[in-house]
Amino acid sequence: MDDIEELRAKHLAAVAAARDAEALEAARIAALGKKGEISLKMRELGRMSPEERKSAGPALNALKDEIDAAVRARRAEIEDAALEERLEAEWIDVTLPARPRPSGTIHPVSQVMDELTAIFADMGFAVAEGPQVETDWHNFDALNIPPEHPARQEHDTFFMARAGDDERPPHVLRTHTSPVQIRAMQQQGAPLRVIAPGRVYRMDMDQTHTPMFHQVEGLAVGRDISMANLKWTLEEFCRAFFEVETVELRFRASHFPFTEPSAEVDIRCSWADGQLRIGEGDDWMEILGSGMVHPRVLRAGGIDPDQWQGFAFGIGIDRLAMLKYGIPDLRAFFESDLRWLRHYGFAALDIPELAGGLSR
Ligand code: 2NL
Repeated sequence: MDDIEELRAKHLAAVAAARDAEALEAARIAALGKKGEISLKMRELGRMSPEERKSAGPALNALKDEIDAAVRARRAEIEDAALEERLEAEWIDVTLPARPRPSGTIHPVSQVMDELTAIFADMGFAVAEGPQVETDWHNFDALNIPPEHPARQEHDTFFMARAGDDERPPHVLRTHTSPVQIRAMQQQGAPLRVIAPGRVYRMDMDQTHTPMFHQVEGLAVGRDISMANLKWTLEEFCRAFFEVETVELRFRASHFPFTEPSAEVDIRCSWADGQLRIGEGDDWMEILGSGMVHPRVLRAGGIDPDQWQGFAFGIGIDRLAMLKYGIPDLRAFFESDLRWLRHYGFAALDIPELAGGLSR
């Protein structure tokens, strides 16, 4: 029976020495696994005389149970120690003072862009983005503005000089977000519903113009999209954006190279004591340009104009922000004056959503 005592001491010591779950499992297997020392000893019982078996059998069984119990106890200790270690490492001091509130605000242009995105997303329009430095093909040719077209001059384009490259036509700073929609048509094909909000650039600077400003364009292409769909979409947009029950829009025939027919859209309003009211009164205010996408523009976007048609519109975002939030001077928009930003900015957590009206 001496060797049983030896086995007992050896394996209990191995179990006690195990530092982690893996070492413990190795110790268990060495004793009680299929080829473990205790298991092998038990298999020898069959070859013993009945007397020997009578004393060795119960002793081995007791040893097996003892080691098994020791393994379980050690496993619990190891798990407790691991938990203790995590608790020690991951504690936080909930009595620490909170960080000071962030003092930045959301620029009114960003706020209006978020509002536009929420409104048009609700009508099934996805947001498309594209480069601000464009090829003149995407900015002009694809929009039915060929090289000698007078509209090229009217756009007051910024050209990007490229040193040592007189071969290729120059790139331009996009003068509208239309090229984003050309790319969207090429990449996604028809049917399609996107808006493209973003920065655009024209070489113009006075009371009402800044060389960088913001525009949102919309484009819907389908089998039988019509001016009626355009009108409903714009009315819904104005109701949601200006947060009024009723709006009245007036479509005036106009001309853009990229739409045919084209219409400028006015909204009914009143200007009493310097206060703008949308949807009532006897005044009309122009808010956007729109029309049915010109067949050549669809073709430039890789869409067959005999199979598909679409409407498009373009709106100036900066002026929308001025109108909605009563901001008098456009040029202050981009001066980064902290006092102006604190006054006209929005709380960072005031994220526009449609449920219950934009500003709740
Ligand atoms: C305006 C006029 C407009 C569009 C923009 C457009 C874009 C594509 C195809 C056809 Cl890809 N049209 N955009 C259409 C009509 C008017 O903007 O006065 N914006 C402030």
